[in-house]
Amino acid sequence: MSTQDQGSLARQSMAFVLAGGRGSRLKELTDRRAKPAVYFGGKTRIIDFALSNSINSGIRRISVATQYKAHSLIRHLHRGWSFFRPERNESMDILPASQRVNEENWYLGTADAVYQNIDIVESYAPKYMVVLAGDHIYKQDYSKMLEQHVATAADVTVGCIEASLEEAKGFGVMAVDTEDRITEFVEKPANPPSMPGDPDQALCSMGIYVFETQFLFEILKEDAADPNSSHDFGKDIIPRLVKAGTAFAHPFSRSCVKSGLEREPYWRDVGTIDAFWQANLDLTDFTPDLDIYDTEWPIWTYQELNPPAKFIHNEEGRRGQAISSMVSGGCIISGSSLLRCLMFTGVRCNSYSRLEGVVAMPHVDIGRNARLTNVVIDRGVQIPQDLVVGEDPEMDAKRFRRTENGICLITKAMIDKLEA
Ligand code: ADQ
Ligand code: ADP
Repeated sequence: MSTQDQGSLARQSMAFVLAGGRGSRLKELTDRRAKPAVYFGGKTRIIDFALSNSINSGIRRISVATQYKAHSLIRHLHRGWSFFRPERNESMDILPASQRVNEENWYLGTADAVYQNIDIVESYAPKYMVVLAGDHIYKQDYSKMLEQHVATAADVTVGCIEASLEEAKGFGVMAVDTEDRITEFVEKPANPPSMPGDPDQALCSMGIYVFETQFLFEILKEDAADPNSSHDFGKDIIPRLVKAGTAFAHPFSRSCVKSGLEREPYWRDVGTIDAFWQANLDLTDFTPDLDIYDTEWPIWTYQELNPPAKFIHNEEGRRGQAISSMVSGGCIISGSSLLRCLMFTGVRCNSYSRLEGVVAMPHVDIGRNARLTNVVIDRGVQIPQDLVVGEDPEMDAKRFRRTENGICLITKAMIDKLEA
């Protein structure tokens, strides 16, 4: 298939992004925003990766289904993702659960989130649907998956990655034959089947599915009428298609996008505070596993207007400095030192503070003389003067959300309690 044909498959497709889940393992970070709206990487939010992949793959129609605490997500989409033009056959629809099909239920499961919007999708008549989760960090060219889907004439093509047997317990796990046809699919199995030839690894669903639209709608209508279904892709739709139809696996390694810098295909769930902290700080590595500087595959987002980051000596000549760190626009690092830190937009670090392993979200303010090690700080938090975190595990656990690995999450409510 020529590149032009691949491009036209993408132009005939709609990306349907599922962005309604809370992501409860991120604890207080998702108290007020859905996981896809959580900040990641200094400038972007998690959902920007799935949306950028869609755009960079040539898909020009996007729908985003939202449900849990959608305000900050919707605001972000309005601000950053409203450049689609109907006259160029482009569209971006935000689809909050709004009881359109019946007045008893919000979105029951991921399949129901698509089912309830069938009429809106139909109005655009996309030939193919690329159903995606909005909560993973990765770079993937979906046009390659579309190409495989058409070539195999599958009912559904499921994106997959390899994971350890332990990790696989949290995924849909599949068995495939030598042609990548899925022969078995179990959602979140207690004992995941391992891959042939590799007893420690399992083949897991990334929650990315390609369907022909009309076929998907038939299946969704049948599913909606089934009182025993939980109306979920992983629990109901995919296992049923594996049994009754043709489902193919598409290994992520075939369509992942890698710059010259990246050694391995990169895909992260960042679903826990530890994983979130680690994946953010990994970006400060000498050779990071994820290249967000790749101009061939830009990660689009809403950018606040900001002056450049500023590093300055304070009045007493104390240096403001950042080593092995990333510092976004609008930050001022005054008389304080940062080692292996990721500062989002507009963070202020005041004199004599020392930060190591800190992920600070937009507009955090670090008071004078604070000493912080291995923390994640939520948006807009004002860290009081002299606060020490990361040196006394017991004290940290009493005051903040401390993980078993010793990472502390600090939110505004926690600081308010401290000061009360
Ligand atoms: P889960 O990890 O359980 O499994 P799920 O909770 O179904 O994922 O969420 C998938 C996506 O849908 C997320 O982006 C979430 O935000 C969104 N979502 C959840 N409920 C929604 C709702 N009611 N309305 C709209 N959006 C909603 C799934 C698959 C597994 C697969 C993993 C990969 O079921 O088979 O292995 O994803 O992460
Ligand atoms: P973002 O995710 O865009 O950074 P914020 O952190 O400012 O947004 O807020 C997340 C969500 O919580 C938004 O919907 C916001 O309106 C809401 N919110 C912020 N502060 C409060 C508050 N004190 N009480 C209730 N809701 C709040």
